[in-house]
Amino acid sequence: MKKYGKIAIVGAPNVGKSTLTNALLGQKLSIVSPKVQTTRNSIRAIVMEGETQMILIDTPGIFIPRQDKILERIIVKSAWQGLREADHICFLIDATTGFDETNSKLIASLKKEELPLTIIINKIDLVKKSAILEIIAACAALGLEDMIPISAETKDNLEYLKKFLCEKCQNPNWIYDEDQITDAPMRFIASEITREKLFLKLNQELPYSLTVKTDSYEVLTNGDLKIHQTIFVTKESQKSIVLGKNGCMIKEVGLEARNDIAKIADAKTHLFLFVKVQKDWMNSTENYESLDVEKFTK
Ligand SMILES: Nc1nc2c(ncn2[C@@H]2O[C@H](COP(=O)(O)OP(=O)(O)OP(=O)(O)O)[C@@H](O)[C@H]2O)c(=O)[nH]1
Ligand SMILES: [Mg+2]
Repeated sequence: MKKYGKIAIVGAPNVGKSTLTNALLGQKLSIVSPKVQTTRNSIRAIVMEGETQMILIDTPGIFIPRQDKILERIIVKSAWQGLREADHICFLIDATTGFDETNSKLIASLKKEELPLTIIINKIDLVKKSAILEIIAACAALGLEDMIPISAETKDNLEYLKKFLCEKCQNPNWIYDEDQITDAPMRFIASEITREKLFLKLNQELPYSLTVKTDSYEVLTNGDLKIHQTIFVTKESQKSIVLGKNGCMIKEVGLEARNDIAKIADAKTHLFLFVKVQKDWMNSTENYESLDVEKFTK
């Protein structure tokens, strides 16, 4: 019998939510980087397992946003929206950082939502067993029962997790086509991919000072994709760094982004990148690609 369920993947920044989403989907969709606050919008990955359609909602890491920063507020709001529409919540804990104050505060807030909660202890490939046991003990002390240790990177215990989550999907029918991997528009995914490459290549504050917008996304008559994107930065000096010496940085970013987009879209891709200085793009919401801006500003 056809069934579906929505599973929100939540937790502090950088715990591996997007890596887990991609691993369960079996392909790259959500962007991943070693830096915090990589994911800025909740994104859905649609995973088919037999007759079950499991809709994973990869959410941005939850942190305390600064009041004057619209982007930070949108990021966190998007995370909460993502989890409130779920049937089940997976709360990820990074085994390398252990169970800390942030986790206990977040779990307390999640309990108020009264949604069924499973603790996922991620990155177990990086720690000793004793560290995992300590997290399990801390969670048990809070009255939590379901705890599953995994490694999203090495895929340790993922098959078990997938089966476990499928059991949580008990709504009748499917809500998406069988071969659909997300409901996010390809132009959004394309700008995310470029942002990922910039996150991976640039350091310090720069990744947080930029955004990527897809200006045009065209399917040519031969099936190729022609995409124009603008990278917004806040200062002239940042523009020079993004371009790199003789344009070498932007060239590398373009090349890598193009290859990833081509794989996801399954089409030859021609990607054109432009860099533009716009001092206050962060506070003028129209200038960055976001699935939630509309909801947020209404
Ligand atoms: N060794 C190891 N690394 C992992 C694992 N899961 C994630 N990572 C790494 O942890 C970093 C953060 O991963 P992400 O998936 O971007 O984390 P996230 O929780 O989505 O981060 P935000 O979107 O910023 O909140 C990346 O460098 C991943 O490669 C894991 O199981 N083992
Ligand atoms: Mg993420």
